Amino acid sequence: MKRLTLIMPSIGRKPGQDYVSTWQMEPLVLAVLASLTPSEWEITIQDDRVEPIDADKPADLVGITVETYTARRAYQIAAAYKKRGVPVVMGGYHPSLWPDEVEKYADAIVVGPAEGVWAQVLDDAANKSLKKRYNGSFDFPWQGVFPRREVFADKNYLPLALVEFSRGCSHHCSFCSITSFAKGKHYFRPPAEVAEEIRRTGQKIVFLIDDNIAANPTAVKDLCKALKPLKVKWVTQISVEAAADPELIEPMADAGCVGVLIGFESLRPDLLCSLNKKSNDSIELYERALALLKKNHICVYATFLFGIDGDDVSSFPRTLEFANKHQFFLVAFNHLVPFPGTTLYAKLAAQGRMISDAWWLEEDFKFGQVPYRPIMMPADELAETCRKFRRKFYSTRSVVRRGLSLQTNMQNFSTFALFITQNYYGRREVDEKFGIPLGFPEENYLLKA
Ligand code: B12
Ligand code: SF4
Repeated sequence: MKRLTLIMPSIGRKPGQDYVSTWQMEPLVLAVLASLTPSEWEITIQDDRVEPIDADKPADLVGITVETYTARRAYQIAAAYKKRGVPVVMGGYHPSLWPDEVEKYADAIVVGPAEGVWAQVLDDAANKSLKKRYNGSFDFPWQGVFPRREVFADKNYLPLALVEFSRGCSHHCSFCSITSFAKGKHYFRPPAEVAEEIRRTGQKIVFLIDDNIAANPTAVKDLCKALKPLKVKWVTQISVEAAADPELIEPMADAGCVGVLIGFESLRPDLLCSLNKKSNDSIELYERALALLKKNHICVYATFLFGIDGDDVSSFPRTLEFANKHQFFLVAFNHLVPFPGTTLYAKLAAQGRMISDAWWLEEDFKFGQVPYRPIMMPADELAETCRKFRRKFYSTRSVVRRGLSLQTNMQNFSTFALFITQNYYGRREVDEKFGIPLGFPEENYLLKA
């Protein structure tokens, strides 16, 4: 039997902090990789966010999933395994969008989806003939494979199933890793299989992690028909113009949708053209979408981006007032981030406005820091102002004002209880999550001896 260890790295840790408790959702990607792994491999899952990494546990191959914020930590973990002579394969957003860097730290990388190439990687690893780079194709038949969640049996994740219906997006926003990764493609699974997967999880609350569930309106209506008999409650992510369409929102609500995350990004839709986010074209559209969602008892997690060229400081109080007025369940007041491999990154790098071309590898870089030079205000002021307005949004006054929505946040006891706890975590997160250094202070910190 060959031994495969699959690892989810964390972003990092503040000194004295053990784990970041707000992020303990199941790492679906590892269950997906497990489902693509032939049965002759014995699988171990190590989740650096919730437990110490045991690099001495015998392994013939290690697979690490890497995002930009976890890259530094992933390279530290890889170094620990390489020291022990264990080959390391990396895949995910960062290796796919910035392969030349990642290749330096791994024995092999997978660019794009694992589905069409993972079996080959495992074969090559077993034969000690790993290639440096494998290119996954987006044209694989996405059916008949169910994530193997039993690999999480010894973990204690939130009672919430993360499930995929589709990947990619039909839009091409310049700051978004999704559209760069999927090269503008959008593809989906048979709705009946999604329903069957949810049924097998036994969970009553589901997060359909699609980045824009409504990228194909016909497909999402079919999905709703398949989900309705399950009587589960689900949340998802949707673009604002789809959220304004009653022909989508009504069947979604009827099929159990209770919450959506919407990237409004800015109350200045004119500025969003510079980020190629053309779907958010007017405040009138936002208002229509929000009225429709409220009517259908769907709570809203709204995300906003600050620091767009042409924006100014008045956006902060205006956006806060908008968020309170619409009684959002949660918000994220983020600053723009130039993720490598996106059009935005290329543009800011060409303008000489990055603080470092590989900001995510800088020793003193911290989560929540602004990695480029904004025009509206200095970078550190932008980061601090985003945090200040998050704190205001999660203040008791705002929570009370937003909580008193009988159509959404206070529609029943369980929704209200969730509203209170999530807002409590949202407030705590401002101080817990921001300021975390990327990676651990020293290579072996929190690795099991
Ligand atoms: C759910 C989710 C979360 C959950 C985390 C849940 C969890 N435990 O995983 C929450 C809400 C907590 C979260 C938080 C954040 N997230 Co998030 N999240 C997602 C989301 C929507 C789904 C992730 C997922 O499960 N995908 C399903 C798997 C199967 O897809 P996949 O990872 O792409 O894997 C495939 C391939 O990439 C490849 N692959 C991946 N890993 C590996 C490894 C190996 C060895 C191989 C061979 C192949 C391989 O094969 C897989 C199958 O084809 C993604 C977007 C997306 N659709 O993926 C964003 C995403 C990953 N998040 C992102 C970000 C930025 C964040 C935050 C930083 C946001 C913030 N400002 O706070 C935080 C912090 C993240 C952290 N690492 O701690 C970005 C990352 C961008 C980047 N360039 O790195 C994404 C892509 C969203 C986006 N719009 O850009 N997130
Ligand atoms: S609509 Fe959302 S998921 Fe789609 S490209 Fe734009 S930011 Fe990315």
